[in-house]
Amino acid sequence: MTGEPFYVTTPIYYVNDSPHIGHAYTTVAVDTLARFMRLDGRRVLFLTGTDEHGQKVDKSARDKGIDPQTFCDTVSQNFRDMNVMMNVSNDQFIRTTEPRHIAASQALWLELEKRGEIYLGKFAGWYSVRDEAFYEESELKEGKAPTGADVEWVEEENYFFKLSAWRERLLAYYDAHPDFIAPRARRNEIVSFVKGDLRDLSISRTSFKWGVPVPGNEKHVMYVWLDALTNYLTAVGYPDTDAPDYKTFWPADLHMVGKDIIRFHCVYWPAFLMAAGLPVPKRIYGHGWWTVEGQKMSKSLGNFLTAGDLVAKYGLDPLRYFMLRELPFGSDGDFSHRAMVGRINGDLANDIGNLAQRVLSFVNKNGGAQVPTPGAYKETDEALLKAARDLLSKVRAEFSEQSFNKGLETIWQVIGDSNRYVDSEAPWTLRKTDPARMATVLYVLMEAIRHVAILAQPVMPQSMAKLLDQLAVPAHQRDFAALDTALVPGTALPKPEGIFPRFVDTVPA
Ligand code: ME8
Repeated sequence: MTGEPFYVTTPIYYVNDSPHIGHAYTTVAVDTLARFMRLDGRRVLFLTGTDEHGQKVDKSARDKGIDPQTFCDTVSQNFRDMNVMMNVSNDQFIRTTEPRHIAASQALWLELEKRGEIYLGKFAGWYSVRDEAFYEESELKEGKAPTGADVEWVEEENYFFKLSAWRERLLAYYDAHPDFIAPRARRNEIVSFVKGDLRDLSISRTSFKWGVPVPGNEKHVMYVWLDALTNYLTAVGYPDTDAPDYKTFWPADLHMVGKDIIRFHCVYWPAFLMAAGLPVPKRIYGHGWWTVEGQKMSKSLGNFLTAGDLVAKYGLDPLRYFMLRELPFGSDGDFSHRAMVGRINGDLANDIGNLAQRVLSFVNKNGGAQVPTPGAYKETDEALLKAARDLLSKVRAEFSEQSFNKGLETIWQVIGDSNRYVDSEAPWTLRKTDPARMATVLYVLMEAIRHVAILAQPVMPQSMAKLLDQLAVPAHQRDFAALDTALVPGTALPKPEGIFPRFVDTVPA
């Protein structure tokens, strides 16, 4: 595979939890981007996986009476299964308990130690096991972490990373790379955190064993976040900086994460990398948080939505579409049945589904079930074709900034234009009065649909593949370079089938 490299990652998920819609969201957003870049000729490395060390995982395993490794094996598999179910096209799935990752984490530790960035000291402070994070006294709210998680007082001998020494260099880095942290609100949040009282960071623990052993002092295991962040390097072959994947893909183009973990990615991670003399990733995107029917998702509230439940109820591609279309990417949003059904019946069944169905069944019945032969174009035809051909550059710009909702809106404008064009050109009338003109109108519509289907593939791969099948577009002409080709008149077309059925509530809402 040639093309400009694009390395994109999801967070690696803790194995203490079953996969839910939040995990599916991040992974589908990254999957969409990875698919988009591949179709756009880029050489993509898409990494996801599971974060298996630390006190939280250790505790979850113990609570179940299972040894941590067996527990991790089971739960990690659930995340792999989620990827298959969500049609996720990851190139690698990493687990932090793999030997290659333990080796990479220890190598990074030794590099930091060699460069004088680590010292042994005594830690006394607040720790939240749920967040796997240290908090300052001043950050606590009514005795809890700002996230609402319980905190405990920890006093241990710990190794520290000289984070405070990196304050000015971090700020200079943010200044010199205005697109490093997105969206803008997150950037401001990080800059003010770093401008505040940035203390040295405890990077080892002694009170439990479930972690990567600190090289040279096996009383300590590495702080789970130092180990976890290193996964992005492990996957490209670190510590072998001559490894082909390292050379091709590092630094990563994008770490996609939820807003809950931007401090780790935008402060600690670049500081560790700079301190180890390694290049820093190009961009971190902290997306928003989903609630469910207006409430925070939690097991105790019983509103914990697994991706599996949602796929079974609404269908895979409608769910993928909803997640990326419903919210301005970056903002928080609410998952509600009503909003989901609105998108299925509106954007999918009515807008694109109906357009495809009415055009393709008309061609099937009245056009000999083959791609029509167009005559000379009128202004209205040229206008719709131009709108379709202009899509790629617009959608590319929007997806490159992770504005998925805007990219989809742009595609849906052409769907709207096409529906208006069908109404105004009225091929059913032309059938009797001017069959040659009818053929031109149908051809223009099919070309518009072809553009839409090719560009919507990253979001809805299965449904758009079906639609492209119905347009008889060969498999090798479905990438973005093929947008410049055109449907060949006379090509036989299969019998069309509806792609997006309406969602009918069995129980009235
Ligand atoms: O933080 N809405 O893992 P984690 C949107 N292991 N996204 C959500 C969400 C919600 N309600 N709930 C979860 C960890 N997410 C670490 C990461 S990376 C080196 C280590 C998504 O299992 C979102 O991407 O707690 C969030 O950042 C991630 O799941 C947290 O997953």
